[in-house]
Amino acid sequence: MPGRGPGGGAFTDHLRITEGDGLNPRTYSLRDALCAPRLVRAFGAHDVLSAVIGSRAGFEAIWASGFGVSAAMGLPDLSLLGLSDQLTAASAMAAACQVPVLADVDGGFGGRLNVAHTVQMYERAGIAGICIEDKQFPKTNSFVPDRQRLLSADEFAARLEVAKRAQRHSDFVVVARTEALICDEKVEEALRRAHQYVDAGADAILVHSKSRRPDQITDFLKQWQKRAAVVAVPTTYYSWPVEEAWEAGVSMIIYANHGIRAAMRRIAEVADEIVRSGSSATVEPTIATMDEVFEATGLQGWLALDGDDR
Ligand code: SPV
Ligand code: MG
Repeated sequence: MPGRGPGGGAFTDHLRITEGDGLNPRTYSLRDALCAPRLVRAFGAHDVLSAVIGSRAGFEAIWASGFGVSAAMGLPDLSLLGLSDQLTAASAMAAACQVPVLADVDGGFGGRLNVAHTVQMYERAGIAGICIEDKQFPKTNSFVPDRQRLLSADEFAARLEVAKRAQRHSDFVVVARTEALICDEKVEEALRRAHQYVDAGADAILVHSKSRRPDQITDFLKQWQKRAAVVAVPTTYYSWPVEEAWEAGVSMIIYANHGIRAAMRRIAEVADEIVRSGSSATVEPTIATMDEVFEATGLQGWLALDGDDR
């Protein structure tokens, strides 16, 4: 039975087609999720606890956010962290979550062989897939104005070919992210690049936009004709309802940075309130209990492992 892409159309053969309508979180792969006849929502995580919270909330996937992992270490998203730091963070998320993790690897941490090494290290760590972007190293977060430098499409396509050759397991997913629109290129250039990247072996395309409305993405999708699964990141066009995104042809939506932004604001509010009021009494009912933290971190399981002879 052929799978059905977003908006009801059939995908071409870039992704394995799965049967059934549901997604069992214990068994589905990211590849299954991208083929499923429903939109996949990914929660951007900056650490293990935020990944666990996102998966428990019902997100079908976790985005190991380069921006989030950097910010959690007190660093801006400027390629300051390398493969080891990002891999450590993403693999810990994958180990703790029941849903697949798509890891943000920026440009792949260097040239073609660094991309190959990245693929193999992430695969070995049990991560479902990586997303590589077509920007020059060192990259700057997509929302920093006037600092965006695209990599040539030919060089990026060559990196994708190397990535797919380096991959050992057929289920591992390589998402090619084009930053053409972030770099003020036209939708036609994003499309040209996306076609070249799928020709090079990419399993799915992430087309990033800084527009306040989803117009560039819908324009892209109309012309794309569902050639491969498309991933969107509505950080700036955040009012786009998931139903409309699905109807327009999006397979996966990433809420990339909401966890770290929520945590930052809330921690600041709690810290300010304790300093202001002279005790933690007023914040106590508004924050997680110690038992909730014990539960989320699997305390009882760890104690059971230790036996009862203490
Ligand atoms: C990230 O979360 O690191 C991303 C998405 O790459 S964004 O910051 O929106 O570019
Ligand atoms: Mg990133």
